[in-house]
Amino acid sequence: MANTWGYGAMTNHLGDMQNSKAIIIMGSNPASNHPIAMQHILKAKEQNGAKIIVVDPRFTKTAAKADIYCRIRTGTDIAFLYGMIRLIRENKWYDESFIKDRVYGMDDIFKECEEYTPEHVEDITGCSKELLIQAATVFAEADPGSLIWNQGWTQHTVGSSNTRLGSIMQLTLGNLGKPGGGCNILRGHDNVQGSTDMGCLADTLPGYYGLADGSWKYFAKQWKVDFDWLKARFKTPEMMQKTGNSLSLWIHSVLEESNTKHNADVPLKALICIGNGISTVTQTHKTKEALDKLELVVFIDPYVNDAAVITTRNDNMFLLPAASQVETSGTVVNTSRSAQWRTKVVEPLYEARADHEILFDFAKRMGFYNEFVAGMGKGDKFTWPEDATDEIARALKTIGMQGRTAERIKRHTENWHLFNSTSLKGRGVTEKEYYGLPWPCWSESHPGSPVLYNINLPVSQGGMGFRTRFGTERNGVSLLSAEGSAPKGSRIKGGYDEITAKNIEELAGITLSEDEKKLLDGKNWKNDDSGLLVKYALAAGLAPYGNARARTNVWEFVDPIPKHREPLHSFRPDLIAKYPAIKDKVNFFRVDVRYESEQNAQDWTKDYPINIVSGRIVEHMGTGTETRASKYLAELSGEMYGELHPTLAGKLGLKDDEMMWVYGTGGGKIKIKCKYSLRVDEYSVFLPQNFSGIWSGEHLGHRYPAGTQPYGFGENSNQVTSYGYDQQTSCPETKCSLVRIERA
Ligand SMILES: Nc1nc2c(c(=O)[nH]1)N[C@H]1C(S)=C(S)[C@@H](COP(=O)(O)OP(=O)(O)OC[C@H]3O[C@@H](n4cnc5c(=O)[nH]c(N)nc54)[C@H](O)[C@@H]3O)O[C@H]1N2
Ligand SMILES: Nc1nc2c(c(=O)[nH]1)N[C@H]1C(S)=C(S)[C@@H](COP(=O)(O)OP(=O)(O)OC[C@H]3O[C@@H](n4cnc5c(=O)[nH]c(N)nc54)[C@H](O)[C@@H]3O)O[C@H]1N2
Ligand SMILES: [Mo]
Repeated sequence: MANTWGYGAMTNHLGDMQNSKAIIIMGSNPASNHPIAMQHILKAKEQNGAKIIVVDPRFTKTAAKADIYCRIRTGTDIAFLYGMIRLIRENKWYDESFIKDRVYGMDDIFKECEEYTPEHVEDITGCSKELLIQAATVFAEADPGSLIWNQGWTQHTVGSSNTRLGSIMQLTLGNLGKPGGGCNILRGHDNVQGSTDMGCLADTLPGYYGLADGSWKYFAKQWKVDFDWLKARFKTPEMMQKTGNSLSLWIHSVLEESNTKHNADVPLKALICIGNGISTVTQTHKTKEALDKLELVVFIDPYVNDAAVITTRNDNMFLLPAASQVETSGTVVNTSRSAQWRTKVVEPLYEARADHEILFDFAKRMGFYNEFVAGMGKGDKFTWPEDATDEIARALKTIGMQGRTAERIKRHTENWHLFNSTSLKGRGVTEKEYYGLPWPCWSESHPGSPVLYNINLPVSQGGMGFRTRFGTERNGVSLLSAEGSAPKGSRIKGGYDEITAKNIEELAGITLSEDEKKLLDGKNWKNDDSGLLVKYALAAGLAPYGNARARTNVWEFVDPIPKHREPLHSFRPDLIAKYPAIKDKVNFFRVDVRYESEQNAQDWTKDYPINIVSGRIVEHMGTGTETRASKYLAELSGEMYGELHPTLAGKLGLKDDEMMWVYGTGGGKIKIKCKYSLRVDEYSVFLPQNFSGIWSGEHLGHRYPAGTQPYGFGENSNQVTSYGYDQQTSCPETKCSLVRIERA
């Protein structure tokens, strides 16, 4: 189980990174956090001669393996990227035909990058212009080059802009749709890709279907329930289409009554937390307050959830012991969109029960069990989890899950040894298929798509252009890809719209029978249960979702073109006037969120002059709830600390190994050990995010039920991280915070 902090799917796959000639790693530390990915990266370097460039405020274990290391100030990646794009444009390193044929709106980007001269980038980011030029030169010369990012990019108010501009840089160089290229987002928990695919997000239904009436109607059909019954579950019809509470912002719905109006006038009263360490959101002390205030709190977890220890409520809190992943079975999806079958090793021990069993029981007691399981189409005689996997395959057409049946996924996992890890291609019983059937996998005879947007393959073999998702033209300019740019073997040689019953005859050059016409009346590729539209599209070499241009301009966003904006708690207040935060947002995931007003509330650096660099350590996972319960990991890394440059530590009068108090802008404080380190610059403190169980100096061991205490305890860094949320996704700005440090 996982939450959804990381976002964006990996366009290529882990093994494919071995085909790269250069890899730029920004805001990701795979040597610590993705050791398997790191092995592929090192193979690219050692066997394929790839140059490794790391852009990170901290000299990490990954940076230690880099050819070029650029240290930047946290929250300045956009300036760095525009600096690279400006050099790419100036030196004509860009892929002219790729941009001409497959991209919309590059002119706007080339205009925006103008002000980011190497000198200006040096001023904003702190990285020398020489290093920027070196990084840009090496990366632009490599063909192909791969871009890797993760949480160093997403946990910012401008996180969504970071990820967009990174993708745009790859577009300028024509690095998308190519083996060895791509945007390779190393995702978080083992099944975080799967959980987002499944709709564990506040603003989508499963498969990234939206929340409009049409999507709900489609799902009512898939779930075999009455649409009006579904609708009646909501207080008002508007609430059905409204974005839900997000993991980061729900606490404000509880704590600030003014937000109740965005929640159909109902204050949040209860919380069920399943498979999530909710104490890792920024400002943990606010999470505690919210937990204390609720009427009911339920944790479904194989361990004692960290948040259950943090709250001081002593009533109406339930810990339901969940089975671990070895006590249950089903699919998980890895960071490369490949599915794997996980087999049960033992029956759940003691009183633990599998997550789905607990949820089934909830549904029974709340009176909707029959509706809950109806989608599998077998009444209550279903086989778990196979029938659910097949239901998912039938329903999630938007990402092409049709070919991912339980039977096929099992065959792949059982024949693991038959696949090539760099190409993902199978042999023998999985001949011509790609490992784990990476989506889109359009039909039961489709092999899966290992590299997204690759037009050098036919659609039936995993090829495709960019998706036609935003219409076919904008202000008189076509959004479809240019003539001559289409997947190999396509009947249409240029761009085309999404496949519908209306256009299939013309695009695929076929004539539908009268029966087919009736069956397909009003249908499109996303809601056609007959599978005919996909079948005819593939036969004509067409991607069901169309063939369009990648757009650089997301006109519905606050920043249609990615813009550098200083963090809300900026270490460089002098830059705020030129690069201010956006205006405060009303009713954003049902909460009023401060941006501009928080940024300008005071001169934050005056009282909080030190910048946090936030990241992970290899020994622990997330809150450390699971890993701190391991005696051996707790022994390897047993206490919370902050890394300080000796120069800064000296100014603060701190010796190595002495204790210090760290005070956050939101009122939280933690007492931790000072660790001298040259990995950080002279203005920052590195705080690992993986500890909990000590609260502003107080040991919380006594709050655990007898026999459940972990071996390792430490202060939770998020007591001192600042307020701030991504302007599009609401991901917390945990990577940019200011603190004050004093000797304890
Ligand atoms: N051992 C271990 N492995 C894990 C996890 C774990 O807790 N422990 N967690 C898993 C999960 S849930 C996830 S999401 C992934 C996360 O994987 P990563 O994203 O690699 O994790 P982090 O260490 O949080 O952040 C990566 C890097 O971002 C840098 N950084 C911080 N701020 C900035 C910035 O403003 N710009 C740039 N360019 N870099 C910045 C940090 O110094 C750090 O080196 O790891 C997964 N793997
Ligand atoms: N300062 C700072 N804060 C951060 C980050 C950062 O980089 N810096 N990173 C953010 C990110 S990317 C993430 S993902 C979060 C950490 O992510 P969290 O989800 O907050 O962390 P975990 O500790 O992994 O919590 C997972 C919980 O699920 C439970 N669990 C494990 N397996 C199962 C299962 O099969 N079933 C059930 N029901 N429960 C299970 C575990 O026991 C644990 O309690 O931290 C976020 N917060
Ligand atoms: Mo994560």
